[in-house]
Amino acid sequence: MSSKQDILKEMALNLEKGDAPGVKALTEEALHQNIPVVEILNDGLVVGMNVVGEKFKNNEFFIPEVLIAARAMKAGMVIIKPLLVEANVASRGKIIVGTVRGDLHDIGKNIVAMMLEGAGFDVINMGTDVTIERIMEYMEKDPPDVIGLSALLTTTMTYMQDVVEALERANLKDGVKVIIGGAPITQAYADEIRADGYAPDAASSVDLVKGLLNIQD
Ligand code: B1M
Repeated sequence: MSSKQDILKEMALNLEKGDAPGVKALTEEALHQNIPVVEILNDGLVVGMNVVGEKFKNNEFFIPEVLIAARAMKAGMVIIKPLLVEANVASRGKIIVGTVRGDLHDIGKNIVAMMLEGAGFDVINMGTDVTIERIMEYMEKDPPDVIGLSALLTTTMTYMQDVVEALERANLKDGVKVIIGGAPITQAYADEIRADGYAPDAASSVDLVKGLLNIQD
């Protein structure tokens, strides 16, 4: 029988390699051996995803590897998510992520959502063509800590400013952090529209959110 450390280490390695069946089997094995679900998340899955994030940042991994690793992460998450909810494990923060109105590009936004989920955040992926009205519905129902907006077109990125201004008009801006990203976006643009942060890629979006929510690990 493998030790707890061996299983979690193997799980992180399998995730890094993008071996979804391997991660699924090891997650099941970990539960079978009564490893606490929080440890499976933090010492197995998240450790593996952090390595993927670092490698992506250092250009050792590219989009396909990240997507395959994210799929492997999901294979483990699907098993432990109901148990995490049962155990009432506090999420590190709630984030709603979407591509803004008029824009259908979602590959990068989905990677960002997956990486944030992999880092332990509670992520709602709103999809594409997201309007201010939809965001306001979320703000009313179950306010997030962070709103993540993506845009790939120079013609749609201006809608990010509309979102920030709508939040300001509704006096909601102080209670939520708005982060933005996408190929045409820059830090200067984020500053100009009073967004709280900009991330050039998915791995940096995790660091950005951790910084904004004062999370250290
Ligand atoms: Co479109 N498209 N496209 N397209 N498309 C671009 C963006 C374009 C630059 C191509 C070009 O002309 N060279 C150009 C925009 C020009 C401009 O505005 N200046 C363009 C155009 C013009 C269009 C159409 C208008 C074409 C037409 O119909 N005439 C049309 C618009 C449709 C619409 O949205 N209404 C269109 C359509 C499409 C497809 C549907 C065919 C397809 C999208 C499929 C999909 O997403 N499901 C598509 C694609 C694939 C592209 C390119 C080739 C690739 C985009 C991509 O997925 N990159 C793109 C050219 C390019 O960028 N090289 C292009 C990979 C992805 C991982 O990177 O999305 O940048 P990216 O995400 C990164 C970072 O930006 C960052 O992290 C991600 C991961 O590291 N990031 C965030 C992204 N969002 C973030 C959010 C964050 C933080 C970081 O916080 C919340």
